[in-house]
Amino acid sequence: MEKGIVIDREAKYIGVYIPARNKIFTGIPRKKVLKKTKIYAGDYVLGEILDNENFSIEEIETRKNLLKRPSVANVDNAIIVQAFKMPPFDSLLLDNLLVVYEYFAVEPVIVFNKVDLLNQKEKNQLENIVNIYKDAGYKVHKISALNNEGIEDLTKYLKNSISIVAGQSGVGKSSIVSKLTGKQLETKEVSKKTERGRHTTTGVRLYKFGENSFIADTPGFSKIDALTFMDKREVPKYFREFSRYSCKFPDCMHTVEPDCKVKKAVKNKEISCNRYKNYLKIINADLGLLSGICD
Ligand SMILES: Nc1nc2c(ncn2[C@@H]2O[C@H](COP(=O)(O)OP(=O)(O)OP(=O)(O)O)[C@@H](O)[C@H]2O)c(=O)[nH]1
Ligand SMILES: [Zn+2]
Repeated sequence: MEKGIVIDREAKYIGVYIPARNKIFTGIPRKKVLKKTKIYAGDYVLGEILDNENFSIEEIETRKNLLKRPSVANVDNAIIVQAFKMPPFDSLLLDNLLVVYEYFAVEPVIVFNKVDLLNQKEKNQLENIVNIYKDAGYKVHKISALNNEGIEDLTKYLKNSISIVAGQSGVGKSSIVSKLTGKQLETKEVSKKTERGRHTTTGVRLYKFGENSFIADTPGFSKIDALTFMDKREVPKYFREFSRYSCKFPDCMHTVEPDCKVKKAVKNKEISCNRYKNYLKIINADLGLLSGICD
């Protein structure tokens, strides 16, 4: 059987890219496949090439994850885009996105775009922020989609993977996708009216680029509140640097518990005060907890 990846999913149409042929076929799922599951962009499929255009889908490989917005399976990377200015860096949004994508088993990649706008002082300030996230255990790229800085490195980093871009309006998501793939990000509504006047969900496509890399044509979250998806007790494990510490209580929320190693680390400046503050905001804890720790 031949292996392919679903790269186009719109209404009934299933576009399957077969790497061995470097060509897109129309996927025709067997009934037994459809009985088991729907088919999503990002699905790895096995089947037979029927003719020049058609590919019969016999099997769908087990997904490692399935995002809803956009509807893409097997997403390896969430490229979380931020700018230092225009728009200003939103650390609370970034920290929320880091938590949520990790919860969905997607590896977050932080991308600071628009570095061309920064003077030396701002570059230094950005560097401090970058170091906080690198020290916390995240991958960080600094780029300028405008003048191509860092695009090649980012392309290399994303090889052999499926990615989506996320981040608030204006940070440069479309510009980045366009630099990576030569194609535009869709800014379509979640649902659009078809010619018959029915509302249907619009499709999702994956653009191929670089070395066997794919990126969704639809962006992910532009604002998010982690507690929409999970209980607050789950949040601490998605703050990567927190998990290096073993508190007295294994289920420590790092708020009012005695002998909390995370709070101690914040006080010792091993953990960033701003990260800890955002953590408290995300779990809706009392910010009064910061007094005596972050001054
Ligand atoms: N100076 C500078 N401007 C940039 C850069 N990347 C994007 N821009 C500009 O920033 C603005 C927003 O870029 P987009 O790519 O549309 O941002 P977006 O995140 O897709 O925005 P939404 O579609 O609103 O979600 C545009 O005017 C871009 O030309 C960059 O690296 N440097
Ligand atoms: Zn603790």
